Amino acid sequence: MRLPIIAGNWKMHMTKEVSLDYIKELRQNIEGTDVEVVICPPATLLGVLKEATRNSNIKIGAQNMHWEEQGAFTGEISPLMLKDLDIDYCIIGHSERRQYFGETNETVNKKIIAAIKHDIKPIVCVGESLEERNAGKTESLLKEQVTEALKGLKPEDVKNIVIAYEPIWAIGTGETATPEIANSTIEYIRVIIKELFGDIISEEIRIQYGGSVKPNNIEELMKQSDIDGALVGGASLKAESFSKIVNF
Ligand code: G2H
Repeated sequence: MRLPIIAGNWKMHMTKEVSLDYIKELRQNIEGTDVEVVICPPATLLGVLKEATRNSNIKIGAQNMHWEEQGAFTGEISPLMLKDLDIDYCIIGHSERRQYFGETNETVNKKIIAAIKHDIKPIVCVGESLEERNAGKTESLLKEQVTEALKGLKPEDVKNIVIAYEPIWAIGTGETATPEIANSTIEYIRVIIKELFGDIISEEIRIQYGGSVKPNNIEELMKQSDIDGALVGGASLKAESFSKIVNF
């Protein structure tokens, strides 16, 4: 049995006071949940929220990191720095990072290797654009993204990775992939993992769906056989709606 994992990706939103109120409300609303809950705030709030969530069932994740431990990389944050704050997860290769900040499968791979070395669990984002889907390239694109992202990793490392399948055409657009499309694509990702790392890892690895997840579509998504959770953007910005998603 795979433990469901629901993560809120706040992207470039939220400031200190509002986020502390949010955490207070979320803690109350999700007490006793069976789902693993992760909040990924902007870097400025990582330390504050890690402290605010001590002794709770909320884990904290970063939205990005560099692969080097230190150096002349103005504006970047290293895995050592995340570990220093006791950060549990890090989103790696989100499509917005690939699109606006030049991330490639190669940099994604370097970041995953660095995260694992520092005991930070990566949430690795993959997904196709609308043009790629319409051109029938979804499977080949995903195969390339997953294979290159996980290059050089050992099976025991891969089982601690979470993959987030986020079709780019469903991100922030209000357009959700139907639960069936999301599930069959995630099944295909599991086939790729099986080819690369074998049966057991492909059954153990958790794969989330992301892209316009909301309180009113989470239940159908979570009913699917291969969807193990969600990476939630817009609907994670209010504690009330994110709690509803966690308590689906
Ligand atoms: C996809 C998702 C969270 P949203 O980026 O990663 O955002 O739920 O707003 O589509």
